[in-house]
Amino acid sequence: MYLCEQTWRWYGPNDPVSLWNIKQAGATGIVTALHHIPNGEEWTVEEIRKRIDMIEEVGLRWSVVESVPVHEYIKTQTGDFQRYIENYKKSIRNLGACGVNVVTYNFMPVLDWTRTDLAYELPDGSRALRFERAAFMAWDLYILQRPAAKEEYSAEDQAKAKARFEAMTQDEKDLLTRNMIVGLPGAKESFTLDQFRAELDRYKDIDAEKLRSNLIYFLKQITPVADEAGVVLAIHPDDPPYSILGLPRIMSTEEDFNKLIAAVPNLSNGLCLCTGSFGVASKNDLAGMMDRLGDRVNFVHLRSTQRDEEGNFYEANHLEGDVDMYHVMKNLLLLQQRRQVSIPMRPDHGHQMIDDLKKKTNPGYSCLGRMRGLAELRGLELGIAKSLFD
Ligand code: DNO
Repeated sequence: MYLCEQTWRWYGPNDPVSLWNIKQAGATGIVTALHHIPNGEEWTVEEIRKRIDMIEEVGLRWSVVESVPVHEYIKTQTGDFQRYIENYKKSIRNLGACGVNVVTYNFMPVLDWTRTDLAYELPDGSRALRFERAAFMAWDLYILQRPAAKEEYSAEDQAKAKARFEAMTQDEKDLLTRNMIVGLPGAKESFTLDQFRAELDRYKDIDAEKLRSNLIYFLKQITPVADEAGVVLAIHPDDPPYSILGLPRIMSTEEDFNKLIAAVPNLSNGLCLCTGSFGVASKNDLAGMMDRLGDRVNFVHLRSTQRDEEGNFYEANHLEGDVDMYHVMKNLLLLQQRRQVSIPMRPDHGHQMIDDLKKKTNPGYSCLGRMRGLAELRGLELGIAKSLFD
């Protein structure tokens, strides 16, 4: 019987959650990246080996890279992008040579994942990440002051944003800006407002189709190298799964991913099925995607969100919220039996809770909330597996 490989994201030696903590939480695989290497530069065998040694010293395994970041020049096909693509190939070859075989990445312009509130208090006193639409629009219209924003939002939305903005104190405005652009953990960059405007400007002539063709170009270059190096790729979906701040986003639906496979059929061209990201759009059928896209699912992020009719969402407990985790897990289990492999899975984010409320933690990546998530998910998986196959 094939069960998931239970993994855990570790930000490296500076992560307040240590490798020993992770081992105690019961994960066996580590998901990490060489965050100290500047975005776009080669990951050398020497640096990769050093990280492997740290991980293996506590009896864990480096299962997945999250992420080898894709430089903005590659996404926009500007500047020295061909050199960055060559560096990316080298990193993939080096990772494969060291036995690290799954590489996650995303192709979201400028920003990676985006939330307005990193400490949204839930009724039980724990804290969650949240996306509040009115605050987001208020930031776009009145703090970033993006010129096109006025044409993109309806009059009703603009009124909501205005009221929200006027109710904010200066401290709240500053915090919102920090949350939006200073970078969530794992994001490659952090910006000042002016730098951020300049970054957005790079995309003024890039619509979704152009971005998609840049992604296809990138994959046509990278996947033959990955195929040969024994590495599989796992593109992470857009979070949230729609265009924001006038930026194109092209990995928000099942159809988006199918287009990618049709254009680049190489076997290494795969998906990170992140239920929290895809799950924000109610039209995404997560369990069905697990089944239909299964042959290309190389990595799984399990997380749930709770939406409301205003377009807000917060990150719910792993087995609650809008994601039908039971059916997702059941299909993940069936998929693993069909493919005869264990697919790496990690509890994606967790609430800040219990003693972690008193600690400085990486938003979404404190220890105890994820430990709860992982425990619930492995219990769910084992329960389903035993009832199906025992
Ligand atoms: C957020 C993460 C993302 C993800 C990247 C992959 O918690 O899921 O930052 O790592 O999008 O490149």
